Amino acid sequence: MASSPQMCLSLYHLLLLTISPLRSHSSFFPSQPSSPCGPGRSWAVRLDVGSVTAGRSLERLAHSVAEEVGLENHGQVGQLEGHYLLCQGAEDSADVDSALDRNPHVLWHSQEHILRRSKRSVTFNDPKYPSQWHLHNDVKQGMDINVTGVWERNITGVGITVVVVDDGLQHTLADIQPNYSPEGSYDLNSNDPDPMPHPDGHSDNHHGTRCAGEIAAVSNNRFCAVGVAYGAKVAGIRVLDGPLTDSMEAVAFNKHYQVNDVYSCSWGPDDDGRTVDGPHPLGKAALQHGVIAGRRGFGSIFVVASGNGGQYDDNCNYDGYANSIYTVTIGAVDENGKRPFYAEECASMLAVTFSSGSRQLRSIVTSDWSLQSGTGCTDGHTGTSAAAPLAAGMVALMLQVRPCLSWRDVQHIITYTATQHDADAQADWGINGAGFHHSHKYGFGLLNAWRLVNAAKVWESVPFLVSYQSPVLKTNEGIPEYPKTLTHTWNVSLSELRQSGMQTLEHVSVTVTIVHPRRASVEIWLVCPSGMSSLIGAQRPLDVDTTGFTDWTFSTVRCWGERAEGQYSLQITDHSVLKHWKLTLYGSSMSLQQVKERRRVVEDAMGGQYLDRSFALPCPPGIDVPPEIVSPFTSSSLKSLLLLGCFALFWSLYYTLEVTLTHWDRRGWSTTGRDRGFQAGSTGLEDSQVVEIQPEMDNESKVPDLLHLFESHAGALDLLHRLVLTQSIDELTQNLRTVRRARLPARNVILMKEVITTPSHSCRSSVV
Ligand SMILES: [Ca+2]
Ligand SMILES: [Ca+2]
Ligand SMILES: [Ca+2]
Ligand SMILES: [Ca+2]
Repeated sequence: MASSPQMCLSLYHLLLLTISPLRSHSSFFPSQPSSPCGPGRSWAVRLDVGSVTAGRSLERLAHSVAEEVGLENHGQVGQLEGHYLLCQGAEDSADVDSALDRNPHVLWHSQEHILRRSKRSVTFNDPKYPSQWHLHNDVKQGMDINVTGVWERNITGVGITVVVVDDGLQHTLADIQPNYSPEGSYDLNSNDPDPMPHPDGHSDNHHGTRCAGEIAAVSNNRFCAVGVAYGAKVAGIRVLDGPLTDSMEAVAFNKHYQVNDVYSCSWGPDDDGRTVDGPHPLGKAALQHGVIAGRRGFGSIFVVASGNGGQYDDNCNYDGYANSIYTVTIGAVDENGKRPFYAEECASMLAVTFSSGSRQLRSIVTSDWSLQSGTGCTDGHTGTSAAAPLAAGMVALMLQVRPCLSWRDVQHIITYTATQHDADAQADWGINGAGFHHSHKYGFGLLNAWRLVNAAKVWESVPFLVSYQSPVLKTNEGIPEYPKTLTHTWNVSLSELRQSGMQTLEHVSVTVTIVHPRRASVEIWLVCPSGMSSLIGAQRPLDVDTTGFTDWTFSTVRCWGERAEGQYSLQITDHSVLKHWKLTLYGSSMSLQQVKERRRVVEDAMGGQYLDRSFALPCPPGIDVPPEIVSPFTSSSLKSLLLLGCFALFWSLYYTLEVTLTHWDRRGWSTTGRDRGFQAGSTGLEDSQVVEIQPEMDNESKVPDLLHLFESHAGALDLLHRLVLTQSIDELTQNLRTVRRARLPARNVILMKEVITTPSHSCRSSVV
């Protein structure tokens, strides 16, 4: 005992480092063993718990095993049932490993060695870091994103680029310049590569710079603050400083999409409580194109802010960017973890993270522009605008540890790891059929960087996306006045799902056309087969629109992971007429059992053991996506000229495709390819890269099937190449991409009139 008490103590401390949570000394040495554990003289063993016979304790089994192999039992290791530390006396030199190998009760054993460990702590000399409560909250326990442990393991977003789509980015700032990515940047307002913000009369073109600072402000440079992913690159796309058109938005969403991994969008339609708007056809097409072709086919990650219309009872399900299945919709909570007055609720919200609250609560400290009255640093960044970039930064951390996560993997991991933080009854948490908790206020809960990164490390890509679409269900039925409801149901049978292979759900969408004299009064619920209900259309007192909804798509994430089969019920209340509706399910072939198994794997990884080890799952390399069309339209006049010039080419190509497809269909050829999806093996691609999405059948944008096939799978380009021999693959790709961006029959692309869609796309900073 005299020779090595310090050794024993240090070994004990080392074990403490590897075992979490920490254990008390008494449980570690329960029986006061006579000999200490010297270096190289201790073995950790895992006993076969199943071999403990009735009336006999594990502890006794451990004693007898220790005796059999000539060691002494030093007790259970922490709280790890069945794991014991066995030690050798100072003089013994028997071959313990062989004895343990032979012992039938020992499942696993390992001789312990001294582990080299140095104390970890992150300290920064950035003067405002201590006020960045969202990164480390010393005042309100748990009210931060839990990121410091991730940084301590050198996970800071290295190798990942996040682009801020906003009003510009002052990349010359000390906190931005070293992390600035000119390769990912562009200025769509002035058509040049430099997204530098322009000073304006209101001094408010600082928004993009503030968001960028939250993501990747440089650490340890004695200046201002630290970003969530301070090792990542940050780019800027300037698009909000001037009139915004659908095509500009579309270009922005795909700009440099092999450089930019995550698109952070802290803006959206007006949050006035009466607007119903979202991406227009080109913007929608670009979002879809981005998740298919961005990041070498793993999909661009679009993070959007849920909106700041809380005080007007606005709801993010009336915001098409939030509703979109391609976006990660992020809401805000204040420093108390509560919904601030400005934050919107909705069924399509995935999760929340921190931002400003009432006047008494702290706002977000981040970089700021130094133009006009700016100092390069602010403690006043607010609104859901401030929340979305934090989420984008956390996604960058996830992608560093696992670069091949698909856009859907990222959404899944958020769903699996977000924490239910507010037990308030008003939070209205519901547990769905797969065991996930969701609240219209908080999505699946609070984003937690530690949990996200650990889950990312062990996450295997989900099977490819499949969808199911009901026919358009025409009703023309009157909707009774509140509180009576009109209920419409639609059954989705197993045999219908078998075609696509869908077993469990991700997003569920409902597209409705409702005539109503005062839209404010309509309330729409969707109930999934499990009984989980979503308020997809909330009442908005300020919405005095007299036309109702025309083909508006509401979506919900609340049925995530549940079985897809069964009866869906649409419940609408208040005096109006439901003209028609349509149900769309998105999901995959994962079974409910597999969803539950994944939850277990994710929770099992939360100890951080996989971050510490050199553990790595294989990552496929991704696909070669043809180079971007370089700046095709620099001005609207040039664009018109180009479009006119291409008209003949597009038309002939489209006609060829249509004729060919019809021909194929008759021979039953395409059904085998389309209905089953392309088999991954046939093209050497991983399942996760194969995306099958059925066309969104809105009338104005019905896409020819073949075209759709191409969107679905990069490998299909080869097929087309063989078919249309008159075109080079490059020409073909370019043409297809232009058409694909539009998601419209080629002739409509040409004829479509460009309009300024949403000139007042508002930045989502709240005015407190
Ligand atoms: Ca510029
Ligand atoms: Ca700094
Ligand atoms: Ca809104
Ligand atoms: Ca979304």
